[in-house]
Amino acid sequence: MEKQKFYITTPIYYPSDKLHIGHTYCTVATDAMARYKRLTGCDVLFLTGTDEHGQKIEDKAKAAGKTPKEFLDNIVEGPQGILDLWKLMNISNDRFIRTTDDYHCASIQKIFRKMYEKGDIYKGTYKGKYCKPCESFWTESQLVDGKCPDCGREVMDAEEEAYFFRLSKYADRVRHLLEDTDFLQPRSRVNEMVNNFIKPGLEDLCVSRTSFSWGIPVDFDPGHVVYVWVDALFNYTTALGFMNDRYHDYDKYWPADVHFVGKEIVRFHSIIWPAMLMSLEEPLPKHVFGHGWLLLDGGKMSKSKGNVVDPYLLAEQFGVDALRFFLMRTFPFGSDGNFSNELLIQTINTDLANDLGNLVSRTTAMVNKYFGGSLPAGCGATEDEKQLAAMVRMGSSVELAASGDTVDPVLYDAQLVAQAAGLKKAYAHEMDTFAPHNALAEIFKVIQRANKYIDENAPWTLAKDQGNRARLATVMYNLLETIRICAVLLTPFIPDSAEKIFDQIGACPCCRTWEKANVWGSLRPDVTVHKGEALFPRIDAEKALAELNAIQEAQRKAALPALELEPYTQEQVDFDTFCKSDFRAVKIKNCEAVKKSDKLLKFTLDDGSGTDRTILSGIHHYYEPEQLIGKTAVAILNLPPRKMMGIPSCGMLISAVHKEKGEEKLNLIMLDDQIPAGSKLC
Ligand code: ME8
Repeated sequence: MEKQKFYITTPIYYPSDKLHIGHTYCTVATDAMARYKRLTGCDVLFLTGTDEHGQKIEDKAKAAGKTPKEFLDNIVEGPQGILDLWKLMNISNDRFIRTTDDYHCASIQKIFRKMYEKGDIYKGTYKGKYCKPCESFWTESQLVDGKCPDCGREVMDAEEEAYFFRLSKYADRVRHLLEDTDFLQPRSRVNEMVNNFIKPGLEDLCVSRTSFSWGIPVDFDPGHVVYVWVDALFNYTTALGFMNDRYHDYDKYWPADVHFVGKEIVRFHSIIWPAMLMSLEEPLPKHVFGHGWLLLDGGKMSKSKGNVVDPYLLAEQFGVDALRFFLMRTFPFGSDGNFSNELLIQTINTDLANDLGNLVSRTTAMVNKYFGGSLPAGCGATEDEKQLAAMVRMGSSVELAASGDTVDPVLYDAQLVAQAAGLKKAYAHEMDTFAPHNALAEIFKVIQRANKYIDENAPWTLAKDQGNRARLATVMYNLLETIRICAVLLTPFIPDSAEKIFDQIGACPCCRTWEKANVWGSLRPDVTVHKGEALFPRIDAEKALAELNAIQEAQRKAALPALELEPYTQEQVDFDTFCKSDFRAVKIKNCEAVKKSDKLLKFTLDDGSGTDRTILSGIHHYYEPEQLIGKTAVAILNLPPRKMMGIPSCGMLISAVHKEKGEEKLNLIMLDDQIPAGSKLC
């Protein structure tokens, strides 16, 4: 029988900066889904890649003194680059596209021309705001306080010749797609798109630029480059061979089963993307799923805010599978979630070390201790258990009520078997509806049930009586079987650890499969376990947190721009006004902290006049009073006196200020001590 096809994609990432844990989240989710589909027997194609055109890349490359291609190659393919990160995270993509790949660029030119020839792309005038120094066009809504969002300078009205895509023509069809089908998920995103973008009226979209050159040229009008989103969205098809001969998979895999994308790019994927495919009369992807953001301190992670979390660091500290697991287990896939180191460590300790890790290590240790590592033949699943599991498999829900005060141990077995054998169905439902966090929650219910089963059966007590050997063996077998089933279903999330679990519980390759995930009794009755190292050692939370926080703080500082100077004043002062400022050398006779102020220092100064002068200065963060006594500083004396904390301050001491790695630095200007107090500075 031909395998069912499943084509899944991540967004293609901007290689303008190193990727952070938010990008990793998106890719790990896609990977888990791709692995799940492969496990279930689908013929999967999983695509990811990089989105390499646009002004931002051009500017960054220039700032780094590199050509765009050199700049990109380093971030994509260089050490600790994007490819390295996906390798480290065990991402199983089948294909990787770079939008600078020749075949992609040539395809985009053909696609653009086709829509132009159809009349869906036409030449018009783009009206907007222009920032001359940045050579950038902005729309009204992109401006910040009416100024250029990049440099903060004034912008002017401007016009530019450009090509437009007739998005308005497809408004009704797109609205129908969103409202009347399950194309866009989760459902909550549909209202957002319809109310914010479709109802106010879809305007035609500007799809070419002339203000920069790092893009795919429009081949019939070479001054124009194709708008980066048109270039980017079609990656999903060009990577299959659409309009090129590099690949020949378009007919086989298109339409995509699902595009996983972050919520801020849902608009591009659920409005612009289907409209362009409609224009080309190509099939539409079956689903777009808009996942939420990982937030840090309540805000979206972003490099410019300096609040990104480095996946390399977390993988190194805690292990790749632990990180993958944390991302998928903790945050409901469609919603935003707050990332924290505390939560990461807590999830690893609770779920992986305590629940899963302990279950595996206790069970294998007991099989070793009580049976020398191999269960006696004939202890496997009973006929009753097999029948129960088969009923569960056929869809019966099994009610198992305890009767009376004493519970027949067989009832515990039945409960465990019913829950473990029924897990696959509940899990598949969650995975098929793109809820990986719920799928994991289902697995962990069973793992917790199995841990309880150990306590209910108290194997250590059974082991005291030779007469209980058979029962003890059954208890062990049931635990191993439960672990096996959970490990099969955990494979998409923690692939390496799942393999280790299989090895430890002695699962042969044929019982590691999806088909056997609800077939109770698949492990050989005389199974031999191999107790190995702890899968997920418990983390000393306090120590790990302190270490991690220190490294992240250092990383944050290192990522900030090195030196920032105060903006230069454009306004000029005339010479006479300047000469009125009375700058003098002053000797610091005394210096003390002002009570109730953590900033202010009170200086008693010899200004050469014979009368002491008092000046207050808010520099206590930078100096201790005793460091300054006896020094010669610079003060401006003819400022009007000003009261601070009730003390009059007559003048101001002069300091040099700048920022380093975001931190304000201040140096009081000191003069040679040979210079007499009162000397005028001119
Ligand atoms: O948008 N939490 O690229 P990109 C969760 N090139 N997801 C996050 C995140 C966070 N904190 N930060 C980023 C682009 N992402 C385009 C895509 S597709 C044809 C073109 C997600 O590198 C983000 O939501 O800025 C997006 O889905 C993906 O990372 C790539 O973001």
